[in-house]
Amino acid sequence: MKALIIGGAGFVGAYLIRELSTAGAEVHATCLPSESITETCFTHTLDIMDIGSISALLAEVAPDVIFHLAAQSSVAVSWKKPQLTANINVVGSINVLEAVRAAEKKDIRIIMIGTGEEYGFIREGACPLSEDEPLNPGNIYAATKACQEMISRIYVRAYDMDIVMVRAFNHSGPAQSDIFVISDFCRQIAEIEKGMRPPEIRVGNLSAMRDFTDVRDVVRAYRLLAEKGTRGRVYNIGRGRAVKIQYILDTALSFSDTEISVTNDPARMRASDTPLIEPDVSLVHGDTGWKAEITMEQTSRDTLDYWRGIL
Ligand code: A2R
Repeated sequence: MKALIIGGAGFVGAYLIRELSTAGAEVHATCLPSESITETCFTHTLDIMDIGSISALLAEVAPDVIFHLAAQSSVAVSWKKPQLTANINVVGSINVLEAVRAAEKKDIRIIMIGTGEEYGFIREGACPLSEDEPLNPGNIYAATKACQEMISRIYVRAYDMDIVMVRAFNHSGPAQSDIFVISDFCRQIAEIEKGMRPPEIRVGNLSAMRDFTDVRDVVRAYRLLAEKGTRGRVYNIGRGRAVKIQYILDTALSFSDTEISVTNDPARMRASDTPLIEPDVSLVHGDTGWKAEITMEQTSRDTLDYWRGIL
């Protein structure tokens, strides 16, 4: 398989490069001119706002599969910069689709990465969320990803293109930004262990239940969808078993010998927090055999070791 990862310099990109290379693929990955890619692969600079550059790259690489990861992926930034978020996530994605359409290569498979956030405000009793559940995004980022997905469906129907769409739920692992909860807790613990902050971990809402998957499992799902996914279908990717954030905290704390107290941090509380978000993952399991294998405990341990190693 010749794979092209668009947006390969981010958190998921590094893991996907490793996953595909290990599976024997020829891997090409793009980054913005301001970024770099440390994993071994063929690297290219690309801004998806420049459709001409995407077309040139497609002609140069001639990929079998495109994994479209490039995005403005922060919910917080999406509130502050809605136009930028819509430009990158919607117009940028259309640029990728249009470049493939113009290349007249209908056999290129595109794996379009969206988010579990697209479900947004879910009705009571809707969990586990099946892919047929209505989308009701609650933030700008999620709305742009829902839009990316809707437009992708149109390209499948109108132009007979080979697109597989993903709604990825919370994923985590070493090197993730500490704006995400597992990485946040692990970083704080590592800083406390090194005496960089008082022995007090600051937390938000611990009663919310969320579904966490290790990023290494998530990229394996992306590879399997490239190999075995059904054209035009949308897949939830997640563990399919939500846990309380309290359990995430207790698990991370259990890996430290340091005495650490827990303090509520109003800045980490959300105005409205859906009590339970959990996907139904039977579709991806049925079509590809994939299910999450790495335990949440392992993800926490590895993420804590990552922060211990770099601080
Ligand atoms: O925003 P930056 O400087 O971190 O760069 C991001 C890059 N990116 C772009 N690439 C090409 N053309 C653009 N105009 C453009 N704007 C941003 O896409 C970053 O290097 C990459 C996305 O990586 P992350 O933000 O680390 O996301 P992550 O966690 O790897 O998630 C991958 C996909 C995204 O579509 C998420 O929305 C979804 O999975 O959950």
